[in-house]
Amino acid sequence: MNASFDCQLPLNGFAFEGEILSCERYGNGHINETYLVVTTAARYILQKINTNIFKNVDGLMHNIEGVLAHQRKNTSDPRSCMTLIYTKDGKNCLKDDTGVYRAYLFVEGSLCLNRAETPADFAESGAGFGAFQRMLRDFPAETLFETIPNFHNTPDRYRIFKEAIALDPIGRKKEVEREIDFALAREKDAAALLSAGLPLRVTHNDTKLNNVLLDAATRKALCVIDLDTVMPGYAAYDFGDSIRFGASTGAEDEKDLDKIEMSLSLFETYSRAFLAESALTKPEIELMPMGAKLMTLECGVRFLTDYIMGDTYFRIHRPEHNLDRTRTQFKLVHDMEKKWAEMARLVKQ
Ligand code: ADP
Ligand code: GN1
Ligand code: MG
Repeated sequence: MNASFDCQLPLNGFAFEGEILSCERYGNGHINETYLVVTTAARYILQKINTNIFKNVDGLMHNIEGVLAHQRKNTSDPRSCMTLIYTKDGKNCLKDDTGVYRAYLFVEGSLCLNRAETPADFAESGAGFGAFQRMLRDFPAETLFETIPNFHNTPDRYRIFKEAIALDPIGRKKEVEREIDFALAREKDAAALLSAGLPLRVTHNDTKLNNVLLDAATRKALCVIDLDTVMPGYAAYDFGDSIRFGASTGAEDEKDLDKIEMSLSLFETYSRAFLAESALTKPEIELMPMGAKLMTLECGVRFLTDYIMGDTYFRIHRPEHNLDRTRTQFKLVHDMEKKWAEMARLVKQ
């Protein structure tokens, strides 16, 4: 380890092998600060955990250790689940006066995609998250901390949204009347999953395409990452969030809304792969389209809330970033409403 490596991060606290050669910002996550650390022996992912969002870091790390141990028991391939790197004094994260950090081995020979390059890539992500869902069926859910309470409680997201509208702290409400109306007109659907009597499972809750790594050589699903939000939830959350992100014909922050549709063909591709792996009940399967619609609506409401509140939650790279993100989500919701009958038919099939 090269103690003099010029970096503000507490790299020397972790039990990395070899001498550190570089440490650079990495990835496209909206929440944590992620760095790629390269040493003479290996590559690592170092993350500064967003403690404004994750208030109980010890609970969060306890969840992750538990899920990784459970995954490890169920697989023989070392790359198919992440490996935590402990601190030199044996802790699962490092706390100092600049923040809380944790590290993983970099999963080598993997691909992390922000857009599926082929439908087969998207199907593989479905197989990956479906298998993850099935693997957690016998995970002791009572040992998990709720890292973000009410994370996919859509009615509660509406409550917070309406508080933001009432507060309008930086005067943005007048710019977004149309988006506000779009969201409020759909509030009646918000409790559709919560009130359906579905079985509570252990879910990932953030199943974007870039939260599953594919094997670079075979392009098969390799490793589910970003485990901060693993908590009890409904399977439709995981299915729905994947559709929201991956079945869109454009990026989450695309400005040209003509490019944004929910592709029925990608919806079908994902459904087949996810449902084949995940071993769900008939009522759960029938509510998958509702999961897609509600996860997309909810995410749009969250982006819009953050825009109104002055961009305090999601990382932005331009002033109207959260508004652009809101608009793509609402365009997708609108498109799903047009394609609703077909979505229902495809999952029943
Ligand atoms: P965020 O919560 O901010 O989205 P993630 O945990 O998803 O953070 O990590 C951000 C990015 O870092 C991922 O999209 C992926 O590119 C990369 N990454 C994270 N963990 C690993 C890992 N163990 N191996 C390889 N790449 C990783
Ligand atoms: C955030 O951390 P990341 O970028 O994978 C967010 C998700 C949103 C997503 C929208 C903890 O995910 O809930 O769906 O952005 N994660 C958290 O892209 O809020
Ligand atoms: Mg992520």
